[in-house]
Amino acid sequence: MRILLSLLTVTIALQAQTVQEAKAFLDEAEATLLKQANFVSRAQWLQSTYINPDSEMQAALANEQYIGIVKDYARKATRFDKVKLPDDMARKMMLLKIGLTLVTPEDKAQATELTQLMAKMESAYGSGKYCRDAPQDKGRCLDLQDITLIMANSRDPKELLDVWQGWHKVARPLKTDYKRFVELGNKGAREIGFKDMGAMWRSKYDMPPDAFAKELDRLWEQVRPLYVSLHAYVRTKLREKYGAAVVPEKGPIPAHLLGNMWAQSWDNVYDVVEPKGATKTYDLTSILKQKKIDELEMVRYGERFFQSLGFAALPKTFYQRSLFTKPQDREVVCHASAWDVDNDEDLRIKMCIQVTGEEFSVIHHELGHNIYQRAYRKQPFLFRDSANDGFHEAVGDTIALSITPEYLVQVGLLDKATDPSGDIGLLLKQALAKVSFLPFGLMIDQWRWKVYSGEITPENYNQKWWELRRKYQGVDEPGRSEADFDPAAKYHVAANVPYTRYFLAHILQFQFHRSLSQAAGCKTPLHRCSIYNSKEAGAKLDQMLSMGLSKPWPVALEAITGKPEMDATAIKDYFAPLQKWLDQENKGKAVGW
Ligand code: X8Z
Ligand code: ZN
Repeated sequence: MRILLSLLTVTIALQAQTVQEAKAFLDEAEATLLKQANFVSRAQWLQSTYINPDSEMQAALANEQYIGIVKDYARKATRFDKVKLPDDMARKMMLLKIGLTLVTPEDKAQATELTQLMAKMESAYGSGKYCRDAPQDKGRCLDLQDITLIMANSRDPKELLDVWQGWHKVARPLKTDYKRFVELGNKGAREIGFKDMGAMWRSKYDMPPDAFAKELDRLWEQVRPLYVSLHAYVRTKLREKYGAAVVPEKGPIPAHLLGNMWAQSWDNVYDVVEPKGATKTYDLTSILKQKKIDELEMVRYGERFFQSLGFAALPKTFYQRSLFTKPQDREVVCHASAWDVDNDEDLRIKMCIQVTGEEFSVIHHELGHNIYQRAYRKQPFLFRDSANDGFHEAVGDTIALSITPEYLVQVGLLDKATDPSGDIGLLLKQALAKVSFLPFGLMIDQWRWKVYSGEITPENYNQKWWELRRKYQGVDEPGRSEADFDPAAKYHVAANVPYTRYFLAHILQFQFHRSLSQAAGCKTPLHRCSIYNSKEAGAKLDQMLSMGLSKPWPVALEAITGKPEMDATAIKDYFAPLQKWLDQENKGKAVGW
C-alpha cells in the first residue's frame, strides 16, 4: 500500500511538473508565434498592396520562416501527447498541430520553392489583365475590376463571352505552377502526418474529417431543392432574354450569362429575371450614385452599423492604413480582405471599392472580420481566430442581411420603405445573391480535395472542374479544353485560400440572423428584420465573437443560437415564401439539368 501510494505521489509529481512544462512551452510558443505572425502580416500587406518582385520575395520568405517555426512547435508539442492537460492547454496543443493551411516540406530548397510559388500565383492573379487583340482595342487592357462591371451590366452575350474567356486566359499559365504547388504542399502535409493537404484542411472542425465531409453533404441536401427551383426559374428567364440558341431548356446554364465571372452570385441579373408586374424594388447602386456617396462614406455606413450594436468605433489607424480604392500607379491584389496586422488594434481592410450595392455588402463582410478580430484580441494568441473559418466569413454577412428597406430609410438612403407587396422581388434578389452561391461554395473544395488526394490529376484538372460545376451549380462551360486552367481564374484557388468556409458562412449567417433578430425583438418576417440599433443583438453577437477559437465551434454556435448544430432550416425559413412562389412559376417547366 505504501509503495503504491508513493508511486502515485511520484506520478502526480511528474505529471504536475509536466503540465507546468507544457504551460511554459505554450507560453513561449505563443509569444514567438505572435511576433512572427505579425511580421508575416506586414510582409504580406506589402506584397498585396505593392505587387513587385521584391515584395513577393519578402512575403514568401516571411511565410517560409513562419511555417518552419509553427512546424517546429507542432513537432515539439507531441512530447506532451501522453500528459493529461487542462482543456484549454490540450486545445492549444491540438491547434498547434492543425493550424496551418500550407505546410512546407522539410527539404529547405523545396520549402523556398513552395512559398515562392504561392506568392507568384497570387501576384499573377492580382495583376492579371485581359488585353483584346482587335486593332481598335490596342493598348487597352481590362483588369478584373473593369471586367466585373461588364459581367454585371452587359446584356450582350457576345461581349460577355469575350470578357469571360479573356479573364480565364490569365489562369492558363498557372497550371504548371499549380501542379508543382500541389506536389510540394502534399509533401509537407504528409510529413506532419496527414494523408494529404485536403485531409489537413478537413481536420480543422472539431470532428473527424470524414464526419465533416458528411456534414457538408447533409447541409447541401437540405438546401438543394431551393437552389434547383431558383436555377429553373432563372434559366427560363434567361432563355426568354437570350433565346433558345443560347440558353437550353433543360440543360445547365452557360456560365457567362449570370452577371458574375464565376456565376457564384446572380443578383446582377435581377433586371433580367424580375417577375413581370412586380412592385419595383430599390436599386442600391443607383441610390449610392445619386446621393454621391463615395467609397470612404460607404465604409462609414458599415462602421456606423456596428457602432449601433454597441461595438466601438474603428481605430484611427484603420482609416489611415486601409486601402479603399485601386491605386493608379501600381498593381495591387484587389480581392477584398480584412487584416489585423498586429493581432491587436491595427485593423485594416484592403479593397478596390466600386460604388455599387454589391460592394456595399462586401464592405460589411470585411468589417465583420475586423470586428471579430478585435473581439477576440484579448484571448491567448492560439485562440485569436474564429470558432471555425465559416464563422469568420459569416459575421459581416449577417449584418448585411439587416440592410433592409426600413434600415435604408433610417439611415437616409431611401425615402420610403418599399411596400410589402413587392417582397417577392426583394426575396428573389436576395436569393440571387445567397442561394445561388451555395453550390459554388461547396464545389471549389470538392475539386481541390480530389486534386490533393490524387483522384483528379493534372491531365484532367479542367475537365473535372467543369464536371463539378455542372453537377453542383448546373452551369456550363463556354468552350473549354485542357489547355485552359479555369480553377485558377478564381482568387482562392490561385491564392490557396480554403473555400468551404463560405459555404458554411452562407448557412450560418441565416442562423445568426434568425437568433439576433429574436434578440432584437423583431416581429416582422426575417427578410424585413434589421438588427440596426439593437444593443441586445450586439451583446449576443459579441458574446460569441469574444470567445474566439477558445472553445469548439458547437459551443460558440450554441452561445448565439441556443443550439450546437449547423442547420439549414434558417435559410429555408427565410426563403420559404419565395420557394412557394418559385414552385408556382416553375409549374409545367423543366426543373433540374
Ligand atoms: O472572398 C470573399 C471575401 C473576402 S474573405 C470578399 N468572399 C468569397 C468570394 O468572393 O468568392 C465573400 C463571399 C465569397
Ligand atoms: Zn471574408
